[in-house]
Amino acid sequence: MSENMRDEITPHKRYATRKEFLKTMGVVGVSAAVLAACQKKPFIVGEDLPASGTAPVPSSMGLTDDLGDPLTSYDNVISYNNFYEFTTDKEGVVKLSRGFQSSPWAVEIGGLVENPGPISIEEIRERYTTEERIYRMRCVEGWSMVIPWQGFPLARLLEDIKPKPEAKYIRFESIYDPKSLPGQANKYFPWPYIEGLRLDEAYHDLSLLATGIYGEDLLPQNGAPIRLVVPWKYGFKSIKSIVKIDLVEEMPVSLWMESAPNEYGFYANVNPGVDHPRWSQATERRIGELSRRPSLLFNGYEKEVKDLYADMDLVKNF
Ligand SMILES: Nc1nc2c(c(=O)[nH]1)N[C@H]1C(S)=C(S)[C@@H](COP(=O)(O)O)O[C@H]1N2
Ligand SMILES: [Mo]
Repeated sequence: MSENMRDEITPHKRYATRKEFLKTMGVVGVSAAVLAACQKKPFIVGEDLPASGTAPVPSSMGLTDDLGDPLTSYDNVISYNNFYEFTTDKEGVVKLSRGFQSSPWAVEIGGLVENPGPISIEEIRERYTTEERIYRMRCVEGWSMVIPWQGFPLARLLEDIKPKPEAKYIRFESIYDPKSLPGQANKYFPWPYIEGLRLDEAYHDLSLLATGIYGEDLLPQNGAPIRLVVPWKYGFKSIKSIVKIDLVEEMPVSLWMESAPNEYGFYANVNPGVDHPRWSQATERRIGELSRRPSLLFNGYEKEVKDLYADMDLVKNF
């Protein structure tokens, strides 16, 4: 096995890979089929365990979120997706997004900043060391996952681009390219996908710019090459495949606010006490589990973020 190949099949250390597993088991020759399997997915305890023998379980392995719930399987994370630029069919995104060109890629920084201009994805990768964050993701539709992201705090980027004093909000824009994004033929939605945060929300340490999942680069379906992750808000705030970031004075109007203002607000904090006009938000289905579970205020991050909304009416500001 060449050094090059070895690099390719070595995901983040915290996930014991099949390769490591095989090494432990004393397997010497590695077939092409096994290599393909290595590349396909990291080895997760609880899955694919051999009938006998011990799999390596490093004590540092983060296999749960901060509430003790297990990670959603890699297969589910990469095959059940909302990415309307491709299709509104959650199971259809994988196929339609295959071959999506996420390289070359640049994020254009503009608006009320001292340091505007494009940053290439290579520069981003070089400049910002990523860390692993295991976050719950709660979709407004009532399902949820626990996902291990690789990313860096949005605050790091903000420190570099330096918002001017007049900046009050940050506005994100996803790729607009109807030629490669079949879902953008759907004129019901006001493309491109737009999202935004208040500046103090953006500076919060939980707000992440993610470039990876499960120790590997983001796949197209998850928002390659770079997307936002704001775990205390409904999933739609976590905008994918970002091409533009602007600092602005006025509250940005998101794609969802524009298409259904009575259903989707700017804040979109997870709140089991405020129902969606068409369904309850009291419970959710964790993907991989059979029964529903109660949803948590701010998706379980209340301690961390409640101060951001101290004087706000969370029913009015939904
Ligand atoms: N550009 C863009 N970003 C998006 C979406 C989308 O359709 N387009 N869907 C959102 C919704 S509704 C959810 S729940 C999450 C899903 O992220 P995942 O597929 O990586 O789990 O992405 C969000 N970001
Ligand atoms: Mo969602």
